[in-house]
Amino acid sequence: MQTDKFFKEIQNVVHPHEKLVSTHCCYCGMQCGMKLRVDTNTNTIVGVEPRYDFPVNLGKMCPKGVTAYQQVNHPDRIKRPLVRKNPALKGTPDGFEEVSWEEALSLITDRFRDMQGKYGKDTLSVFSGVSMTNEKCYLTGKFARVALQTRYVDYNGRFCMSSAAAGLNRSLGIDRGSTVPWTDLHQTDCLFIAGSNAAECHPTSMFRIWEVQNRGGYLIVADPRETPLARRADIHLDLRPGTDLALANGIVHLLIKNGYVDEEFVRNHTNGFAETKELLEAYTPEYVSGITGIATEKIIRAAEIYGKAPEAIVMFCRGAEQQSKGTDNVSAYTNMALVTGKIGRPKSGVATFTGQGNGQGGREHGQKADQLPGYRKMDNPEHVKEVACAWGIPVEEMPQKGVSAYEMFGLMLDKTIRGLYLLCSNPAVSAPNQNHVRAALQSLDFMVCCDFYLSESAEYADVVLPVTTWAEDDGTTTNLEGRIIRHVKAQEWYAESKPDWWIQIEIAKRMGRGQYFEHLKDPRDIFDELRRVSKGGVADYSGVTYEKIEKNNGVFWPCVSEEDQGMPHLFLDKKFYHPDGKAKICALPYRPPAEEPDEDYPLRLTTGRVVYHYLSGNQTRRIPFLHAMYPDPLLEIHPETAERYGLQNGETVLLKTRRGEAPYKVKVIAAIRPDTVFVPYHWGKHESINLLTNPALDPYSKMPEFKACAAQLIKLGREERRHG
Ligand SMILES: Nc1nc2c(c(=O)[nH]1)N[C@H]1C(S)=C(S)[C@@H](COP(=O)(O)OP(=O)(O)OC[C@H]3O[C@@H](n4cnc5c(=O)[nH]c(N)nc54)[C@H](O)[C@@H]3O)O[C@H]1N2
Ligand SMILES: Nc1nc2c(c(=O)[nH]1)N[C@H]1C(S)=C(S)[C@@H](COP(=O)(O)OP(=O)(O)OC[C@H]3O[C@@H](n4cnc5c(=O)[nH]c(N)nc54)[C@H](O)[C@@H]3O)O[C@H]1N2
Ligand code: SF4
Ligand SMILES: [Mo]
Repeated sequence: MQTDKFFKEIQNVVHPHEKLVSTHCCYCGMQCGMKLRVDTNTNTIVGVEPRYDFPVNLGKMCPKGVTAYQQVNHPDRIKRPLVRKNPALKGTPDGFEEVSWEEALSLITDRFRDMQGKYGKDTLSVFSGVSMTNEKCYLTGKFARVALQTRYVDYNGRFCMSSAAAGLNRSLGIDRGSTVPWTDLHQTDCLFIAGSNAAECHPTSMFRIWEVQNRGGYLIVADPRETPLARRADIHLDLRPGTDLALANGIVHLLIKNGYVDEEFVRNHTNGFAETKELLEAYTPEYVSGITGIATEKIIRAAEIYGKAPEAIVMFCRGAEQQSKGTDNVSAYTNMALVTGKIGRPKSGVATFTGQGNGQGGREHGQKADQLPGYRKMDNPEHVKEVACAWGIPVEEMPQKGVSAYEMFGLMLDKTIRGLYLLCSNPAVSAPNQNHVRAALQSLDFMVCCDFYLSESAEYADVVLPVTTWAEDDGTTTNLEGRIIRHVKAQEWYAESKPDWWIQIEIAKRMGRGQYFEHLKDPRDIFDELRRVSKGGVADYSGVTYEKIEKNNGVFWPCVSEEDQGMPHLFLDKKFYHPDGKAKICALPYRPPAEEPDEDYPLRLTTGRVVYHYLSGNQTRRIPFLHAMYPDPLLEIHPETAERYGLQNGETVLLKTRRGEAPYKVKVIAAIRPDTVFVPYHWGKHESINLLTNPALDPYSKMPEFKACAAQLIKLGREERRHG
C-alpha cells in the first residue's frame, strides 16, 4: 500500500499560500469527506484532497468528487440577479438583463403580493431540492408556509427517496435510510442488493462490498443490466424492469418454505406474518421466473444464500424504488430481513442507498407537501399544533397539505398555481413526461429560479437569483447512514451571489412576515431553531450541535439530548417505531408496471445514471474532464436486439414512447437484457430521456415510474440523420 501512504502524506501538505478546509463532497449521499485547498492570497478554492479521517470514505473519492471544486469559480457562474426583459424569449436562455438585488427582490415581492391578492395565497408554489444543507431545507419549508403562506411546497426527493421513505415507514415505522452504519457493510456475510449501480453511483461504497466477498461472504445483485456490481456478484438476478415485487415475494416464499424463519423474532417483534405467508404460497420459483425472466435455479440459490448467512444486509436503490409500486418493492425486500430476524443487530439490517447529498436530512424537515419538521405529519393535528407553536404562528394560519412534485405541474397548467419559486432543482430535465412539464413551466404567470448556473429550468424564469455553492456556506447535511455532518465555508460568496437562506429571509421581510425570520442571522441560528422544532419528532435532532458533530465525525439521529451521542444502529432493543413497537411484514400482491410492452412498443425502456454525470447534469456537464469522458447520452442495447434492428455501434436511432421521442447514439453491449434498453438522463432539451418516461405515480409515495415503460426503436436513414 505504498500509494495509499503517499496519498495520505500529500493530503496534509500545505503550501505556503494555502490552507486546507475539512468538509464534504456536494454530490451523492455518501457525502465523502474531503479537504478543499484554498489559496490564501486570493481566498479562492483551487483544489481538493480526500479525507482519510472520515470513516465512510476513508480517503476514497470518485471522478465527480475530485472535480467538484471546479464548479465554484467556474466562468458559467451567475454573478448578479437576472430579470427577463423580453417575455417573448421565455423558454430560452436569452432576454435577461442583470439588475441589483434590491430591484430583483422588490419585483418578486410586488408580483407575489399582487398575485396572492388576486388569486389567493395558494396561487404561489415552492419546488425545492436536497442538494442543500439541513438549514436551507428546513428554512425552505418554513418559508413556503410562513412567509408565502402557501400549501404548495414539494421537492425533488419525490423523484428520489419517496418510495424508500414510504416503504420503510410502513414496514419499520421510521424512515432512516440505513439501520446500520456503513462501517458495518464489509463485516456482514451476505449483501443482497436490488436496483443499485453502486459502482457508478455510490463508488466509494465498493471497497466495503468487495471486502464481503474477499472475506468469503456473498454478493447477490438484482438488476436488468450486468453492471460492474452485478458482474462480480455470486448471483446476478437479471430481472425484467418493473418486476421486483415478484422477485422479493419469491425469495420470501422460499425463506418460509425452507425453514429460515426466525419464529421467535416474528412472534415477538412483528405483525402480518400469517397473511403474508398465505399470500406468498403462490410465489413459487417457477411462477416468479415466469414474471421476472430470471432462471429458477438462481432464485432458489439466492434465497438459500441469504437464508443461511449468519448476518446479512438487504439493500435497495432507485432501480427498485422508481416504479409505480416502488413503496411495495421496498416493503417486500424489507420482508426478507423481518421474516429471518436479520435486523436490529450489528452487521444485519436493511439500507437504501440515499441519492442526493442531503437526500436524508432534506426529507425530514418539512419540504414535503404532507410533512413538517422532525418528520411530523400534516394530517396529524397534534403535530401541526406543535410546529405552529414552535414557529409562533396561530395554528389556523398553518396551510393545509399540498400535492406531490409531479402533481404540481398539472395544477400549473390548470392555473390553480400561477407562481413558482424554484430552487435547487432542474425539473425541465429531471421530471418525467417533459412535454407536459415544460408546458406547465411556460404557462406560469411568474417564476423565480435560484441557481448558480443558468439551468434548463431557469430559461423559463422571469427572475433568476444567483446563489452560493455548497463550498461558500456553513451548515450540515445528513448522509445515507443517518449521520449528520458539517459542511464548512471555504470561500467568500462568489460575486454577488447569496445563500438561499439569506434570500428567503429578505423575501419574508418584504412580504411582511419578517418577525418570524429576523432572528435568524446565519446557518447556526437556523440549525438551533431546527433542533428546537424537531424535538419530540421521529427525526429528533435536538441533541445535535455543530461542536458534537465536529468532535465525533458526525452524529446519528435520533439524538435527543446534549448527553446523547446518537444512534448508529437502529432497533438494537428490538423496538420498532410503530405504536405497538412491532415491525410490519407486508402481504403485497404483484402487479405489473403501468405500461407493458406490446406490438407497437415492443421494448422495455429503463433509465438511470453514469459515473461521470450527476442528475440533470447542470453541474457536471460543465466540468471539462467529466464532459470529455461522457459527452452525450448513449442508448444501451443488447447485440441480438441491435442485430434485429440492423444497428451498428455508434449509429443514431429514434427512440419513441407514447409520450415523446428523442434521437440517441447506440452503445451495443452484452451487459443488458435483450428485451430492455437503457438511457442515462443527465441531458436536457431534445436529448432528454424524460421526454419519453412514464409519469404513472406510486399511490403512496407519488414516485413516477422512471424505471419501466414500453418503447419502440426506429432506425434513422442517412437523410434523417443529417437533418435530425
Ligand atoms: N454518478 C452518479 N452518481 C449518483 C447520481 C448521479 O446522477 N450520478 N445520483 C445520486 C442520486 S440522487 C441517486 S437517487 C442515486 C441513484 O443510484 P442508482 O439507483 O444506483 O442509479 P440508477 O442508475 O438510477 O439505477 C440503478 C440500477 O437500477 C437498474 N434497474 C433499472 N430498472 C430496474 C428494475 O426494474 N429493477 C431493478 N432491481 N433494477 C432496475 C438499472 O439498470 C441501474 O443499474 O445515485 C446517486 N449517485
Ligand atoms: N429518467 C429519469 N429521471 C430522473 C431519475 C431517473 O433515474 N431517471 N432520477 C430522479 C432523481 S433520483 C432525482 S434525485 C432527480 C434530481 O433531479 P434535479 O432535481 O433536477 O437535480 P439536480 O440536477 O441536482 O438539480 C439541482 C439544481 O440546483 C442547482 N443547485 C445545486 N445546489 C444548489 C443550492 O444549494 N441551492 C440552489 N438554489 N441550487 C442549487 C444545480 O445547479 C442544479 O441546477 O432526478 C430524477 N429524474
Ligand atoms: S461517491 Fe458521492 S460523495 Fe463520494 S466523491 Fe463521489 S459523488 Fe462525492
Ligand atoms: Mo436521487
